[in-house]
Amino acid sequence: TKSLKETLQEVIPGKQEQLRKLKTEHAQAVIGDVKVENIIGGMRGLKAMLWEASVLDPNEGIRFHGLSIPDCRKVLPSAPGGKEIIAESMLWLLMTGKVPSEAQTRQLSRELAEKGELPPFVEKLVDSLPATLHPMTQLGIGVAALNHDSVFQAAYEKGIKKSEYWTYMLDDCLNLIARLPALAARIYLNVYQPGTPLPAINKDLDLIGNYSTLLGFGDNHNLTEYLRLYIALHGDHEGGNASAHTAHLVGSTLSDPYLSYSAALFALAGPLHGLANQEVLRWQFAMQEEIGSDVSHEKIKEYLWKTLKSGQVVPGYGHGVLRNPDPRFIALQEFCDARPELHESSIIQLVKKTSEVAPAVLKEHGKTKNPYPNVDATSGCVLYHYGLKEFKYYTVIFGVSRALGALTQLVWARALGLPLERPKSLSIDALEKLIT
Ligand code: AMX
Repeated sequence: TKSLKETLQEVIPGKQEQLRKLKTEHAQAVIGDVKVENIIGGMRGLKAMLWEASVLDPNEGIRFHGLSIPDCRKVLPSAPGGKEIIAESMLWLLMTGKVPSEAQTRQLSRELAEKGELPPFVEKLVDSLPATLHPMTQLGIGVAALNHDSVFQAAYEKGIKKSEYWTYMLDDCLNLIARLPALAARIYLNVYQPGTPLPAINKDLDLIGNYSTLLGFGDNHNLTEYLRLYIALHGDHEGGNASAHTAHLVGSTLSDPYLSYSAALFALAGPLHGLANQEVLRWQFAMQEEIGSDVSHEKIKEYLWKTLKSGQVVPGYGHGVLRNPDPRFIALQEFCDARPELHESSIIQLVKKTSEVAPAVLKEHGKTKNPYPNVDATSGCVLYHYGLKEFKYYTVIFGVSRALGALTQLVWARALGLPLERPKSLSIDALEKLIT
C-alpha cells in the first residue's frame, strides 16, 4: 500500500511538467480583463490565483479534482461502521487527485492518530486562556503556537533546496491536521465543561471519530457521522475564499503551515465567512422566539423582511461565487431527510422552512446576486439537534475542516515553486489617471 507521501511523489512531477509547459508556451495568453469594478469590488470574478484541489462553478458548485459532492459520497471510503465520507479520504483526494483505497484510508487514519497528541506547553497555553475568549481566537492562538515544532522552519534554518520544500511542508501539514481534534476539543471542554479531562486518542479510530470522542460524543453515532460528512464537505472551496486565500498568501512568504493556517482561521472567524454558521443559529432562534410555535411561511417572511429592513444581512444566504443553492447545503439537507428523528426537530424544520421562503424574499429585496442558501444555512441546526448546542463553537468545526484544503494547497504551492504573492494596488487618484 503506497502512503500519501509516496503517492504525492508520483503525482508531483507530472504537475510540475504541466505547469512548466504552461509557463513556457502560454505565459502571455490573456484570459480576462481587469475592470475598475474588480479593483473596488473585492476582486470578485478576477481570475488571479492557482489552486489545484477544487474548482467552484457558479451554477453547479464545488468539484474536488473533478468529482462533485454526490460523486464523492459514492466513491470515497467511509469509517468502519459508518457511511459518510471521512476527512482522511477527502484529504487524500484533495492532495493527490486520486481516490484512496480502503487500506490507504485506514493507514492515513492511523498515521494521524499517532501524531495527534498536543505538546504539553500548548495544552498549558490553551488552558490559561479565559473561557470568555471566543473559541475561534483560542484555536488561532493554539495553531500558531504549534509552529514551535515546525519541521519546515527547522529545515529552512539549516538550509534546504527549493525542490525539497514540499516534503517538509507535508510533514507539518499532516502534523497540524492530526493535532487539530485534540486542540479543538480541549478548547471546547475548557470553555463549556471546565474540569472535564480530555480522553486519550484512540489509535484505531479515524480523525473525526476521535474528534467526536474527545468532544464527549463518542457514543453519539449520528453526531459522529454528521461531523464526518460536515468536515469532509467543508474541506475545500477553491482558493479565493477569505480563509483559503489567507493561508495561501501567508504561506507564499514561506511562513510555515501553522502560522499560515492560524492567519486563515482569523479570516474564517468573520461573520461574512465562517462565523455565519454561528450567526444562522443565533438568528433562527431569535426568529423562533419572536414567531412562537405557530411557524408559517407568512411569519417567516415577515421576520426576513424585519432583518433586511434593519439593514442586516440574512445569515446563511448569498455567496461570493455561487449563483444557485449550494450543493453542500443540499447534501446536508439530504442527510436530514434520510433520518426520521430529524423530521421531529423544531429547529431543523424551521431552517428548512426558512430556506423555502428566503430566496423569494431576497429576490424581491433585490440586492444579493445569489438569493439561495449557502452551506451555513443548515450546517449548525443538525449539530444542535444531536446535542452540540454551543453555537459559538461551530466555526471551530469549520476551522478543523478547512485545514484539509488550505494545507493541501500549501504543499502544492511549494511543490510547484509558486512565488511570493504580491498583487499591484492603486490609489483612487492613480486609478483615475489610468482611466483618462
Ligand atoms: N442578506 C442581505 N443582503 C445580502 C445578502 C444576504 N444574505 N447577501 C448579499 N447581500 C447584499 C450585500 O450585502 C451587498 O449589499 P451592498 O450593495 O449594500 O453592499 C449586495 O447584496 C451585493 O452582494 P453580493 O455581490 O450578492 O454578495 P458578496 O459577494 O458581496 O457577498 C456574502 C457574499 C456571502 C458575504 C453575502 O452574500 C453575505 O453577507 N451573506 C450572509 C452571510 C453569510 O451567509 N456568509 C457565509 C458565506 C459562506 C461562507 O463563507 N461560509
